[in-house]
Amino acid sequence: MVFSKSLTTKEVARLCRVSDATVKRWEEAGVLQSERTNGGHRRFRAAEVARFQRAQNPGTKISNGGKPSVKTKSRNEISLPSGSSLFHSLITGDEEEAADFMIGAFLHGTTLTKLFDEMLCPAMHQIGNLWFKGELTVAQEHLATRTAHNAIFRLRQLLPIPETSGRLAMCCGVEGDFHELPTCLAQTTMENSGWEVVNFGANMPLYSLAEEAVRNLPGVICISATILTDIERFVRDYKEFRERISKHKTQVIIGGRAFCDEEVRRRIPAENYAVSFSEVSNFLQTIIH
Ligand code: B12
Repeated sequence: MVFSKSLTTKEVARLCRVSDATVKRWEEAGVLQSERTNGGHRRFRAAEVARFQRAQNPGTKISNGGKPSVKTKSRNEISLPSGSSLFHSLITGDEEEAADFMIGAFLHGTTLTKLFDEMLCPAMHQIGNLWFKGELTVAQEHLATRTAHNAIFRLRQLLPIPETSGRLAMCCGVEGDFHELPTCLAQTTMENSGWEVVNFGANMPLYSLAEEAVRNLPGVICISATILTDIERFVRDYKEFRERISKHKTQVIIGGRAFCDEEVRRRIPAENYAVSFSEVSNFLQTIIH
């Protein structure tokens, strides 16, 4: 599927969560630039919409190490490549194509969590399976993860900033686990639900997380584990961690394939066990209300 060269008034309205009339007013006032089709319809370039959003919301985060503006293709086109192209752009390290895929899907109504759960995770699964069969190298796995990260941070710059609940959340991956992407997906999901998020990334010791939690009092902590290298030690560390934060009303969300095992969950009590990022988002809604 190929998307139109630029965004329609309706698409911009959806992205900015305003009415079509508001977008037209912005355009007429000259604060949001557009071009006209031969038929006289307004078309907005994604980069211009991103610029406008940042100007309206100066607090917008700049991507981690990324460029401060969304670079569009030279032909100024947002395209949604078909089928397996997200997978292809990830393993070839084509960050721009991966970002275009995600931004295109989002602008066409795919929710962020659906994009993560139903598009990005399956592409990463496919990569993991090919690595397992020896058809992809570890280097390709690393490159794919990096490409996914960078594409998400580009998408993140375009996301409308939700009204923040004024509450702090933290997320991380467990010590000994180097899988970092889940922490990035948890961070973006929580931010999109209106939380201020501190992401400590992969391989985070629980004693240090407890120190941060006691100092900053987050409302939610989301811990992710793809691999638990030493379950007995983790259970001990986790118990200590819970004791240290017990005076505060912090809710803990546990997620990741290592926690899919019922027996592991039984030993690691938490307020919520999420198997998908939509579940994280749903759980956060229950806290806000
Ligand atoms: C990229 C990758 C790596 C990279 C990570 C780079 C980085 N900077 O992150 C590197 C090369 C370092 C790596 C290393 C290893 N990896 Co690896 N890796 C992957 C790969 C391809 C993608 C991981 C990823 O980011 N997935 C995206 C996440 C979000 O998807 P997911 O893990 O499937 O999670 C699903 C749910 O569990 C849930 N979820 C996951 N996390 C969270 C968190 C929260 C909060 C929530 C709510 C939900 C949630 O959502 C997803 C939707 O279903 C996976 C394949 C796969 N299936 O994912 C293998 C995979 C996870 N790795 C695997 C293995 C075996 C390893 C190694 C042990 C290999 C080795 N022998 O060295 C090491 C372990 C190193 C360590 N100590 O951590 C196995 C794990 C098998 C198992 N035991 O379950 C997998 C499944 C590959 C496979 N098919 O065998 N890996």
